[in-house]
Amino acid sequence: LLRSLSVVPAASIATGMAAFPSIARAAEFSYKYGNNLPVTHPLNIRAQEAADRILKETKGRVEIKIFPNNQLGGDTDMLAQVRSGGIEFFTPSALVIATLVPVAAINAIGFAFSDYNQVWAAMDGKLGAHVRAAIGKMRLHAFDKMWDNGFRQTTSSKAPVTGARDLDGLKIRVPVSPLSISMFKGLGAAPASLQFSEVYSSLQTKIVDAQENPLPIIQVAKLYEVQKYASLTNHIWDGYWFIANGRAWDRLPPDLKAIVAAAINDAGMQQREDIRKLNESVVADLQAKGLQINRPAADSFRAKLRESGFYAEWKNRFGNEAWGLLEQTVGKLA
Ligand code: X2X
Repeated sequence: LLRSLSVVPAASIATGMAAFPSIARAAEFSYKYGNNLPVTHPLNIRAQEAADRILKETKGRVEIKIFPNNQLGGDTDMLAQVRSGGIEFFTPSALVIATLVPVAAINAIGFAFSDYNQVWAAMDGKLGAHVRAAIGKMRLHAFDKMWDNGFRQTTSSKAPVTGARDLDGLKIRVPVSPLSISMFKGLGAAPASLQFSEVYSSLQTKIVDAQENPLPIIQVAKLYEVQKYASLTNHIWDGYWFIANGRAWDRLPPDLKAIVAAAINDAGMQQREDIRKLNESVVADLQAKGLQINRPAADSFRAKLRESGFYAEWKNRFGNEAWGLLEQTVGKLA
């Protein structure tokens, strides 16, 4: 009897249950999905739509409960949980999953992509397939369509970043990501790795003075409340891999797998479009909220990274095959 009572945690976004009576038969596959973003971010809005569609198209057999906003712990915790099967789905940024699958950070090489045409050509093409295969070797299933985080920008409470020199010694929070640490050290800054769950408070208490994230995240996580300047450095393009625990994925029969994959990949494509539209309005919104925006040229950052040996080092770490696939889209980097 207990199993037949479908209890929806108050914390989850539960609109997906609306079509069903509150005491419904437990779904055959009841899966948890954790992520690190506020519910207002397009990733959560589209993921909820996907969960609703999956519940409907599987006639209640597959239910996905979403735990947004680090409710289940920070990225490192959720990565451990999706590996062990404690949760079935997670959307780590490429930077974060790279702690487990090093080549996954390749899209985050500094100043590699000049625009979204290049980004999606690479990630929907051979480079993305190469990374998905590497993720698969860790007994995780990566869905085909990567979701957009965005081009990362630099914010600070101290001063605008107008060129590489302004990063000198800057205490900047970066994700738990070896590549981010290497890149900001190469740029002369003093980076510290913190999970996203700690970013707002660490800026508020001045444990760090700066952070870097795409503008839509700065908006929905209200980082403008604890930062004064946003410098549009566009230094990294970052995306989210939608991944599933390998055993949980394999438990699904093929017809259900097809429904889940289609819903998640379609939602990912819509989420990309949401971010594209947000990118058009977010600068004005953040300015209205008091952030001072500037647009530094990329040259001084690139030159500093070359001098510091950043590209040579990461080409070596990623290996010629992956590096070659990236360069097929973006041209020669190192
Ligand atoms: O932690 C971050 O900065 C974030 C939200 O962009 C990632 O998920 C890497």
